[in-house]
Amino acid sequence: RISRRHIECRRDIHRMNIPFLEIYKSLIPSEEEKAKQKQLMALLEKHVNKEWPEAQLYLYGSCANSFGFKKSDIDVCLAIDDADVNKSEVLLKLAEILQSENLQNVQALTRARVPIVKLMDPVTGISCDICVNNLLAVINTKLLRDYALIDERLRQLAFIIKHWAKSRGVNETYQGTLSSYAYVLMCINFLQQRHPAILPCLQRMERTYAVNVDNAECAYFDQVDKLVGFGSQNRETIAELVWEFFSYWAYYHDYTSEVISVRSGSTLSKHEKDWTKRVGNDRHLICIEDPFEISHDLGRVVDKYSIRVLREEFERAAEIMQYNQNPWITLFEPY
Ligand code: 3AT
Ligand code: MG
Repeated sequence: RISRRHIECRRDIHRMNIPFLEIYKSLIPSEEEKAKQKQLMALLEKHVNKEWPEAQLYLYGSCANSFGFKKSDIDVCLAIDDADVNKSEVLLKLAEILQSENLQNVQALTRARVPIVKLMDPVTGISCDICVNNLLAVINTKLLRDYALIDERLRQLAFIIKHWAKSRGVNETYQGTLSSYAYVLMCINFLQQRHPAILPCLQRMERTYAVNVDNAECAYFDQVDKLVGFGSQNRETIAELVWEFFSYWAYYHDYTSEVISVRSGSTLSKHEKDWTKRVGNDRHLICIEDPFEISHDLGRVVDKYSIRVLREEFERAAEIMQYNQNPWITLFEPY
């Protein structure tokens, strides 16, 4: 059911840049908020190091990958360098310590898919989830942040797409739609494939950063200060990119045979990944390869019902970008 449509040129597309940029700016967290996050991290480090002097705390997810909105919760990873650490025991101990230090609503969720301790800090008002030894998430956070430093259009585009997804109810993994992490990867891959490219493929360049996590090597070129200006041959602006992004996912992506891959800077075939049939709950109806856990399809949460919801939302958004007088308003109307 691919409806490839001719995309007509819209001569007034450039008047949409300012409204889209205003929305982007309105979502960025303030310096004050960033300072409060640092303050909370310092407090947590102090408490954690009393029990585990060698342990490290890392921020990950949207508060550290530069794709976070204002007033979001923070995600923290406690890294304990001990081969036979029992995560549940660590989390229960951690909850006990933090409770005694006056943090509020402290809860250990040891049976969750990613086991965590949740809490709220009454001083800064920030809520936080702490997991144990989830180092791949810390590394994919760094990869996303490094891509964002190369060209500011990535951050602009991803903010608009995340804001759209949240407004339209298609950023709910438990309902079969996509995570924020998946949407950011879609944006990176999209910008890698513009002509001329707006982003390079860091994992195909010289390896200046390499770490081993769970026997997988995570390596890529991370000297991104040397890549500023990489995309300057391409003059596309935010309004054009939002429009093209939605058109791609509405009319041009081949859902039956393609996998998008940030690791290769292009698309792969489902055939070569052996993602052609349903295995267990993995239906592979929209395929987004994780850059480091390459057997992991971030689209695996999507089922035969939610794929329709998603594709109808992409089509709605593409049509709004094509015909609507004020797309920067209509696009984000609550569903
Ligand atoms: P929000 O602003 O909270 O919506 P976020 O960037 O915090 O966005 P998520 O809540 O989707 O994104 O995920 C938090 C981090 O966890 C992001 C990424 O580093 C990691 N992560 C999330 N989902 C996966 C996944 N399926 N595989 C590997 N890492 C993941
Ligand atoms: Mg988050």
